Amino acid sequence: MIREAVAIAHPNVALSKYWGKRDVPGNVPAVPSLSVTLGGLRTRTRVRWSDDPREPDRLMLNGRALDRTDGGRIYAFLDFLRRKLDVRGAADVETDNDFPTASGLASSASGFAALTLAAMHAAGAGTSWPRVADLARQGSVSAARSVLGGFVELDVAGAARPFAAADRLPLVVLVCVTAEGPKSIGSTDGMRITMDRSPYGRAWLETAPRIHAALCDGLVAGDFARVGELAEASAMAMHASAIAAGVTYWNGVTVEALAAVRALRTGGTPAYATIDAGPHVKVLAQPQDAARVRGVMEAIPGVRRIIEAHPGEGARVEGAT
Ligand code: 2P0
Repeated sequence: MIREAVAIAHPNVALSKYWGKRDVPGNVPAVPSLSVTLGGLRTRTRVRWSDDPREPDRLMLNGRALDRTDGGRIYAFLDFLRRKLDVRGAADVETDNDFPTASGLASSASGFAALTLAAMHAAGAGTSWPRVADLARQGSVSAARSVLGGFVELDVAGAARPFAAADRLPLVVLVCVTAEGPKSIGSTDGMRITMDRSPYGRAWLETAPRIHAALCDGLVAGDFARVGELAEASAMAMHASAIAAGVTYWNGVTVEALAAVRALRTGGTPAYATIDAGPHVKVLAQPQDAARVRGVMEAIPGVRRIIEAHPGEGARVEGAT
């Protein structure tokens, strides 16, 4: 039996957003989403299963040991994987991100995707992507999308599928980092509060599938402007529903950056904004406009740095012993 494996996975950014869970077991999204997996930025995770069930699990994140208090969600996921993979021994996990934490690129997506794939391969389990994505989703919904490359759809049954190849739409994602440090409220709590308290929670649940369907059509047609408009509309609808419940991820620079993206459009450059559960603005641009868009965004006071990403590959095993 293989005991150790290393897997690589990349973060993703949703063009049509997931926000809200269905009231069923298994961490299932309430709305469909469509994302693009981002090459260039990666999580690398090594998992070793021991034969001894009495040993404790061990977890290192970016060279630092994480105990059960700080890494509770990951330890709970290791318990879940042990049950699903029929493994009894302890897990020894080392995981590293080559992109900065608090960069606005959810490391939970690439992290749970790489952890799931490495753990399954190390356990000698089959690693067909539907099964990897199904288990990864139960760590974090967006992780199911990082199992696959290019443009990925995640439906309301919780199943991820490849929607289009990475080269379907020439695209650059410019992540404009507007703050350091962790976000004030995690996604899981933010969406729960939105669904419990927002007067627009129902409106979001009704609108999101329509935006998603139209965005999928735009992608099939290779229509960058249509995809961009709908991606921005999805992010605005998601955040409007959250803000109405007091869940505000934006800061002042977020608003300035949004205005700059709209001014670019007014000036004739097709650039569109999307925002996740944090204050950073991710600008969608075409490759030929990337340098100019980057120059405009960099000049905004409060934009600390810009990370440039492109459509990339899904999760894969790097090596097994
Ligand atoms: C998305 N986000 O579709 C949305 C848009 C953030 C805003 O998926 O509770 O880490 O672990 O399923 O997947 C981030 O939330 O949340 C996310 P859980 P997840 O990308």
